[in-house]
Amino acid sequence: MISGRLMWKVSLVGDTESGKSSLISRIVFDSEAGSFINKGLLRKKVSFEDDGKNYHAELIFQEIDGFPDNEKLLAGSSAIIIVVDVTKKLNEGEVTKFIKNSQKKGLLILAANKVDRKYEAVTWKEDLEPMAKKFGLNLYMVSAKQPETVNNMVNGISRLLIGRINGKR
Ligand SMILES: Nc1nc2c(ncn2[C@@H]2O[C@H](COP(=O)(O)OP(=O)(O)OP(=O)(O)O)[C@@H](O)[C@H]2O)c(=O)[nH]1
Ligand SMILES: [Mg+2]
Repeated sequence: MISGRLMWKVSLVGDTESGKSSLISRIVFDSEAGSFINKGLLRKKVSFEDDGKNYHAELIFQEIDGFPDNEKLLAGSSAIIIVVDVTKKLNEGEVTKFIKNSQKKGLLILAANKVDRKYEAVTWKEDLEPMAKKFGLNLYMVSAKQPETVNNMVNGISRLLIGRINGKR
């Protein structure tokens, strides 16, 4: 049984312009005005269902530029979303290094953002899936402009986190 409030810090890391602010803005405000967000913490209450039970949790979002190797920045993160831009070439070495360094710090998620621009994409599922598989990361193809893709990811992360608490995953 879970008692008390569920509160999870979720950090988003990734290159400049990959869409970290836009994704947070979509989740917290249901808008895509990402560029107006400052670097402070933003909160969102979420409800979700897992194994027939309903849960409520508060997510606290933190945006971090680049792929930090600074322990303190990621401290206390329950989940870390690695945001990559599908319209840019993937820097596999950099992302892999970050994954290796951060695996023990929180649940790692790979978010391939801007899928609404798929006809301009140079990075796609087949480029990311091997990496996700190798390190056991869940991969989400998302767009800050497509609310359902972002909701699906938030739901997935919430269920993975509750699964960890319940000792299932
Ligand atoms: N088409 C499209 N554009 C997006 C998407 N997400 C973000 N953008 C655009 O990409 C640009 C960068 O988005 P931001 O959310 O500011 O990216 P960021 O990662 O927070 O960037 P920094 O804070 O500067 O590191 C903006 O022009 C956004 O409008 C998306 O899913 N689709
Ligand atoms: Mg930003």
